[in-house]
Amino acid sequence: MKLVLASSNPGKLSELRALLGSSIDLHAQSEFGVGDAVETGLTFVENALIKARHAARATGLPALADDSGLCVDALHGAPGLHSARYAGTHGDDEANNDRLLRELADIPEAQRTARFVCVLALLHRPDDPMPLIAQGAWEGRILRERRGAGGFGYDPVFFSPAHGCASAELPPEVKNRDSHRAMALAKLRAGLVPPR
Ligand code: ITT
Repeated sequence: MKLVLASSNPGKLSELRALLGSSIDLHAQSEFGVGDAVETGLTFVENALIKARHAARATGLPALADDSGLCVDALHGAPGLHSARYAGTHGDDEANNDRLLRELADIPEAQRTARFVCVLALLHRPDDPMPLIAQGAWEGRILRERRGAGGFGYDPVFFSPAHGCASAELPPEVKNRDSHRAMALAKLRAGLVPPR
């Protein structure tokens, strides 16, 4: 099956490529000259659908989109939907992590709980009335400083109690087995059928 990934985030592309394996021929939307969709949704689900529809329309291929983020309890769910542009500039991971650590500077350990969330949406065509949608969440808490050099985005500041380390300290195969993205993809796969 040939799919376009409706994303400009290289971290998502490499994780989803590894997760999908060789049975799915996954192409970045940039290979077709497709730029970012405007994410006007009020939910991760809406934004995932907007991105998948945009890429499916532009390429004529089935499209997979990933809308994800970090929800921090002490910040009432922020950065949430705005995770990619939390510090102002879209995709500035360093600035986003700096802001997060700053906002939580006075928050005690017990209140630093957070989760990574991921919604995947698969459209067989732009007007597909039955998109496949799947969600995953990964529980953890926010560290006081960065740890590790793996992953991307907020991985250096996200501590996973289940693993006893930051997600940036996990080997890629462990993150890809246990992450919010892995959980969502496992559910999506269960619903995958060949396009008609
Ligand atoms: P596309 O919309 O082009 O896919 P994006 O990076 O703008 O890329 P989102 O709007 O879904 O994607 O924003 C997701 C944000 O959450 C972004 O800041 C990521 O770095 C972060 N994020 C998502 N999954 C993550 C993960 O597995 N580890 C660390 N950070 C993650």
